[in-house]
Amino acid sequence: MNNKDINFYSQMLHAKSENCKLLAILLDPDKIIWENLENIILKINQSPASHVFIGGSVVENNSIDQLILEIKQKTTLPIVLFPGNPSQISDQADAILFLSLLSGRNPDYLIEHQVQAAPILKQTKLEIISTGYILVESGNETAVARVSKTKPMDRENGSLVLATAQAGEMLGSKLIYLEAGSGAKKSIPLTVITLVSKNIGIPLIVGGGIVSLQGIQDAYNAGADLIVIGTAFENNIHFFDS
Ligand code: 1GP
Repeated sequence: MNNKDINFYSQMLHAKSENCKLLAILLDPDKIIWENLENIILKINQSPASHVFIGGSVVENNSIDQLILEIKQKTTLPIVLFPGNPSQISDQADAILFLSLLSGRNPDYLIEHQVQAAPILKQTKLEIISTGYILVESGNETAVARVSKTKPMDRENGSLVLATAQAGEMLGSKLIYLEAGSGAKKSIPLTVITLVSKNIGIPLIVGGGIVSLQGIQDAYNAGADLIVIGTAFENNIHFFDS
C-alpha cells in the first residue's frame, strides 16, 4: 500500500504503539538549491526517511507550492508542512503541523498565527495536526528563539518541560514536538526525551542538533517516535549512507 493512503497521524499513533520509529528530513525552501533538487530527492528516497517536512523559521521565497510539486514528482513519501508562519501553508502538501509554541509567552506564536491560518486551512485538504511545540535551550541562540522572540526552556529543568508537554496534551495537542532549534549545538537531552515520552499519551517528535546516526538511535531509544533531521542532511546529502 502506498504510505500516502495512511494518514500522518495514524502513522504517528502506530509508531508510538508498535515502537516502530519514524524519520523526517526537513527541507527549508529558502536553503534549497534548485539545481540540486533531483539529487536531494534521490538521496531522500535511498534514506530511511518516512516523511519529508517542509518549512523554516523565515521562509522568504514564495516557492513552497512549486517546491512541493517538484518533490512529489520524484518521491512517494508524505509531505508535511512545518511552518514558521501562516504564509508557509500550501495545499500541495499532505498534512500540516498546526503548531503552538507552548514554551514561549509570545501570544503571536501561541494563538495569533493560528487565528490567521484557520480560514486559509479551511480552504485546503490538508490533514491538520495540533502540535504542542516546545523549544528547549541548546547552547546557542536558534532561529526559532530569534524569530519568535521567546526564550527556550531550561534544558536542566525536565519537570517543567514535562509539565508544558502535559499541559499541551490536556489542551488537545495531538503531538508534542521537542525542539532544540535548527543547527543547535546541543540536541534535546535524552533524559528529557525519556521523561516526556513516558509521561504523555501522545506521540513525540524530537528535532534540532542531531548530527549523527548514533544520535538518531539514542533519541529513538530514549523515546522519540519521530526524529527530524535538517542541517545534517542539508550539509551532507550522503549523511544516511553507511
Ligand atoms: C529544526 O528540528 C529541526 O526545526 C531540525 O533541526 O536542522 O538541527 O537538524 P536540525
